[in-house]
Amino acid sequence: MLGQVFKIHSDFYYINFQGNVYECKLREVLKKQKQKVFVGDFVEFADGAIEKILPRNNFILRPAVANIDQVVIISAVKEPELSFLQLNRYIAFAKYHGLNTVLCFNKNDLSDDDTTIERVFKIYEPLSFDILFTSALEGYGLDEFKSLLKGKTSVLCGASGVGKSSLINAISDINLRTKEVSEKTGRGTHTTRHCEIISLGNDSYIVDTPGFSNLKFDFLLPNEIDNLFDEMRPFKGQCKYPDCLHINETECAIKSHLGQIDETRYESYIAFVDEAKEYKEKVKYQGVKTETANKKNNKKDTVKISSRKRQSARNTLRQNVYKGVEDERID
Ligand SMILES: Nc1nc2c(ncn2[C@@H]2O[C@H](COP(=O)(O)OP(=O)(O)OP(=O)(O)O)[C@@H](O)[C@H]2O)c(=O)[nH]1
Ligand SMILES: [Mg+2]
Ligand SMILES: [Zn+2]
Repeated sequence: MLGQVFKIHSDFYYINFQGNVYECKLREVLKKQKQKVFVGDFVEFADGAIEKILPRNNFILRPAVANIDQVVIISAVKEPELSFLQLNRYIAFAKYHGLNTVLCFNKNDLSDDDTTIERVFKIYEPLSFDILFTSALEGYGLDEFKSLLKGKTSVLCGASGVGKSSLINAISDINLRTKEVSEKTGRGTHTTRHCEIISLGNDSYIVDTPGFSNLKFDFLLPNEIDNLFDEMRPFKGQCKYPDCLHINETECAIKSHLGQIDETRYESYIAFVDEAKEYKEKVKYQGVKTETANKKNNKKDTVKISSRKRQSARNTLRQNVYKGVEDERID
């Protein structure tokens, strides 16, 4: 039988097959091979055991889920205050995984003027995102929200307290737990704890997530970050230095076109490059990186890493990430 894993609780995998739910374990041989099953995986199973994991179309780690069609990034226009940095972080994260992205701005009822709306359209419409304003509380924009989910498996992501669970509750007869944004910090405390694919009926599936808060770009190298910003693509080949970071370098095509790139987007870019620099340092301290050359045409001490060593360093870090996911999974 071939079905999709929609929920995992410690050692038990819950599989949907022709409308029925099967509780399975993982065959010993797969465990020995250290194969991991994630929510969203299509698996072959028999007699209460998963025997084969089918190849994944895509896969993200936080939340750990496979085979998704799109990411819906939920922000709140207020409470918590809209953070363009956070939004750009989610956008870049989805871009890294090659996933289609929809931007949804919830709590529209709290917005007292159109400034936020105008700003959002100005920044994100040229980047070709589908943009949606909703209010889970007042029912605004919910038909559109429903129709963009139709026929797809969507991951909802966004900071705690923006209303992800509330939106799901508002468009379905599901009743997920929701919680007041903490008065003290102005931030939500995570109410949603595990990751599960939920059927909304109508051929729509969503993954409500514990809004991932510690997502950082500490798994990429600084010069890989510009790939996550579509608006930089037309210019970046024109920089003088091939590994230009577009921050301090001279004759940088991005810097000379900053008029065409939104300021908050560029600021986010710099913030992510800083995080990636931390990663680069970490790799260095793990002692797996070798200095093969100092760039001659660049005054700065830029270290070039042999690609084989870089890959091995990355693998180590990725394994740590996997381990983190495993640890988080204990419900
Ligand atoms: N005013 C207003 N409040 C809303 C809206 N949507 C949600 N809320 C409130 O915001 C708070 C947080 O909502 P949740 O749905 O729990 O947020 P969440 O994104 O699921 O949060 P986590 O599960 O912690 O990641 C709750 O008190 C909701 O009632 C909205 O459209 N307008
Ligand atoms: Mg929630
Ligand atoms: Zn440049």
